[in-house]
Amino acid sequence: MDYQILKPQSFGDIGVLTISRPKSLNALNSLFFTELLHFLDVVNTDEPYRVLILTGEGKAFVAGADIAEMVDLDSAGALRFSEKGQQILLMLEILPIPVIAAVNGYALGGGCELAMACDIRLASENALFGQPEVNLGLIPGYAGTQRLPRLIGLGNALKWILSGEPVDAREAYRLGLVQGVSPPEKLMDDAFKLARTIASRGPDAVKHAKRVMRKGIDLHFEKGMDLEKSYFAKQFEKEGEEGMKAFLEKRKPNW
Ligand code: DAK
Repeated sequence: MDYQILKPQSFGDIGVLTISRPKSLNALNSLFFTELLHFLDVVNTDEPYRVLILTGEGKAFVAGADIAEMVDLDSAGALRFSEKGQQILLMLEILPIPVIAAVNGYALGGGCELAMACDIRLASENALFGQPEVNLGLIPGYAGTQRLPRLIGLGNALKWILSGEPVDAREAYRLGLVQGVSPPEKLMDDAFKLARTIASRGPDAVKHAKRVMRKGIDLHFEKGMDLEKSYFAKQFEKEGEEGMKAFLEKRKPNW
């Protein structure tokens, strides 16, 4: 498939996926979702990367769902639109490998929801976050109402979504939505640095730790512990054995 909006690039074990529709501030349209679905299928099947970085071209990460495309939807169309977007962002969230959002500018509406479906968010100092749907007489439709309270707490999320006010990178950091803030020119370097660190660790340990945390957070605590226990044990079959031997033999592990 030839991508028109997404630009995938490989840097060894690290993949960078750039959303490239800068004239519309990378607004998310149906073609974006078709391309993202295809890209995620390829990543799931071929496993080309250990870590993926998602970013936007130009002055926006993503300025929201494409309002020009949404305006003609009726309620039934909006339901289908929402379901499709929700499912594809869920696929992104449960991708086996970690995904870092390098938020380079506006992350509004669907753009903020896309960043929230990633595992870790790093922002440039000029990034602006927000769920401005209420300004348009809408509510978030890609699970923003569900992910934001889990990330920053219910009270903060209610203030954020009900006011529709934008939040700058420092405030997003203070609230815990983003895990780092960088000068714009350093954002990708910082994202790569983190990606390389993660990619150097035990590949299955990284995948399994992500799976256990992602699944466990929605389970009863003791069920979460059961899940942790089973993956902890799995790691002793091969990778953990090599990691511990390498430590004792004072050498780098051979994953
Ligand atoms: N959709 C379509 N086009 C957009 C866009 C968007 N979200 N955001 C910007 N653009 C386009 C502008 O129309 C303009 O196009 P031209 O006029 O040049 O053709 C171009 O990008 C540049 O934008 P501006 O000229 O406005 O640039 P500025 O720097 O002056 O302003 C801005 C940047 C980000 C402050 C401004 O563009 C803005 O306020 N944009 C809209 C932001 C917004 O409201 N985003 C949230 C969209 S609502 C649902 C599922 C999902 C959602 C809702 C429901 N269901 C299934 C029901 C999610 C909704 C959203 O994401």
